[in-house]
Amino acid sequence: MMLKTLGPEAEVKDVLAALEEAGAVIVRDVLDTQTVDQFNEEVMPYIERTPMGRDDFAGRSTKRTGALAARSATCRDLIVNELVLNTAEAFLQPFTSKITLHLTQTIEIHPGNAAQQIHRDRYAWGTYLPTSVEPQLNTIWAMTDFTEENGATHCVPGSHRWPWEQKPKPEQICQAEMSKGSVFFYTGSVLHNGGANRSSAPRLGLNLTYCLGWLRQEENQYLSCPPHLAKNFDPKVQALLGYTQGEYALGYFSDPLDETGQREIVAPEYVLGGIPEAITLGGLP
Ligand SMILES: O=C(O)CCC(=O)C(=O)O
Ligand SMILES: [Fe+2]
Repeated sequence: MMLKTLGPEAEVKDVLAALEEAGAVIVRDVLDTQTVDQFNEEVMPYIERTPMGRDDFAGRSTKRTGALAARSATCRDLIVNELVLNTAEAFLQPFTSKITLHLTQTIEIHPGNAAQQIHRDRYAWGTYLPTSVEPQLNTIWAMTDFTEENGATHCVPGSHRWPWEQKPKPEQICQAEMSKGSVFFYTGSVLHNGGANRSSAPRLGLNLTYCLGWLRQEENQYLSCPPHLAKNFDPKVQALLGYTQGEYALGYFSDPLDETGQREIVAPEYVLGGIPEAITLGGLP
């Protein structure tokens, strides 16, 4: 099975159809150069200060930089990109009434970094979830060109339906080669890995992933983007970070500093496809 590339006019239904069939798909040229350059400019000071990965999986010549909802306004726009968010909602809708932001992370693979071990991202929750549940939908935005030589993401189309112990043959592995500004969608169940960088320049991807509202997020968003920063953001971003209730009783809180019961703190109600209501996080420290 080949990895499909759709044009920038692709709609949610096209992405969903490709995900259903292959578990992965590229939509090319979604962002203009100016947006990509702006993102890169916002995050580069943080990437420069990031150490290389601590093990082979993280990549000993790879920099992984998070807290991007807090650090980059352009990243916040990408988190709520219409095509991505509508696709994530529709994809996860059979399993939840709300989705949440799982992680924000640039992955800068430097020359000489070997290929990452092949895996499924759903292993973040161990192997406890039943295979009938699709827990997450993932994106990697190409912030440089992704080429065969510089470590474009490897993936095995169709492997989202395989028994977990099945190993891919070399000819079943594709690479998500794509121009800067394109986005690679892949499910939590499809086999994939970062490629080896055999070029002379770093490869930069932005990994933004979404999961079921009732699961624990991979990146702790309450610490990575605390209330005093989140209070100024678009309510849709606030809700995706987790400043909302998941289900009827999930994620409620009490204001620890309120002695009078008078402080107004409203959480947004972000239901799939719905518009969030106003949130007031201004009272929190
Ligand atoms: O950098 C990439 O292309 C993929 C990385 C990846 O799959 C991961 O770190 O989980
Ligand atoms: Fe991964």
